[in-house]
Amino acid sequence: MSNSSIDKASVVNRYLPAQLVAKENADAFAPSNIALCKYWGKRDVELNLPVNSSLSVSLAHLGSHTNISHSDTGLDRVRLNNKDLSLDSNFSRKVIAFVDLFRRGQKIALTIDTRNNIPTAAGLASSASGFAALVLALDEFFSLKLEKSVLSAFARMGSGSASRSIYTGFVRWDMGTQADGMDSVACQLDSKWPDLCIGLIKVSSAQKPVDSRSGMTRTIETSKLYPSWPEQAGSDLITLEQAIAEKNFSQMGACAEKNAMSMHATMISAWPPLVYWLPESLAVMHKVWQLREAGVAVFFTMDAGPNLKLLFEACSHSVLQAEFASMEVVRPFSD
Ligand code: 2P0
Repeated sequence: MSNSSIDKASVVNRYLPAQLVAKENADAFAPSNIALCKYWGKRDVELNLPVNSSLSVSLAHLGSHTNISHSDTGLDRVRLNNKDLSLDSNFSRKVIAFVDLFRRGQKIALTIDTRNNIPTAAGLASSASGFAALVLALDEFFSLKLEKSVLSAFARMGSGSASRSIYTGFVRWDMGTQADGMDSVACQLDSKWPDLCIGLIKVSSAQKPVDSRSGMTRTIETSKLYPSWPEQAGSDLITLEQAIAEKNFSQMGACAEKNAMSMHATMISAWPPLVYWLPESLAVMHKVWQLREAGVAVFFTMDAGPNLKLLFEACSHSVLQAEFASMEVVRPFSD
């Protein structure tokens, strides 16, 4: 991992017109996404350039709506889920710093209004859909008409996983090799899988003790297992793309579960250990393994937190809903 000599502003600047023209108003939506092959580790912390390529599925209508308009107070306003936030809050600071990349010091006071429709009960993070929706709204507000790959690169500078939320369906984020990161962008895969279901199982919605950014740094710096991760992720990506193209559910589910467990193995072997699991997380894992023993085709994946996402096909929905009563189900290709 290195600190880049290239800063975000100089990269974004190359794509902006000499004179910015602002519309009255712009509105955008971006979906949340769940990685089947995870992003864990940065080779460049300024630009969020990853150590490995990753692959996700977007969550259809679950995500973030962002509206940008002129602020009539002369100061920026940041709103989240219908409430005004203090400009000193972490969320406001991140949003304003990101918007500043686009206004280049021009005095254009804006209201940035974000609404997440991800049920809080699902325990999903919203930085991926949030930054993707913000980039799409900025593109519209300033009539930039940027290509989707450029929008994906810009969203990645806000939060790595946001690069994937520019697209729907199955999405691959290629790690890229360029120093400015403009080839570290996501693209949509052709395949659709109408029967695919994602079951969101909330174990806890408490703030995680170590955020992903610090967790990745700690893992790279202290885990002796981490050097095996890029190779594991690289081969999992190939297996997953093949399984998706062939609609081989057991191959896809097994690979996604193994990939998540391998990522967690690198975290657990960091020092101090990064254990995002709670006892309830482990209980759900055991239940999934028991159900699989009993013939139900279900697998799980987990991110940097205690909540689980179940992967199954529509034919298993009713039996799984009975086992996990509070599970929220999303069908990425038919919702
Ligand atoms: C992923 N995660 O691929 C992985 C799996 C968490 C575990 O992307 O530092 O919020 O903003 O680039 O994108 C979460 O990390 O991190 C994440 P930053 P981000 O979905």
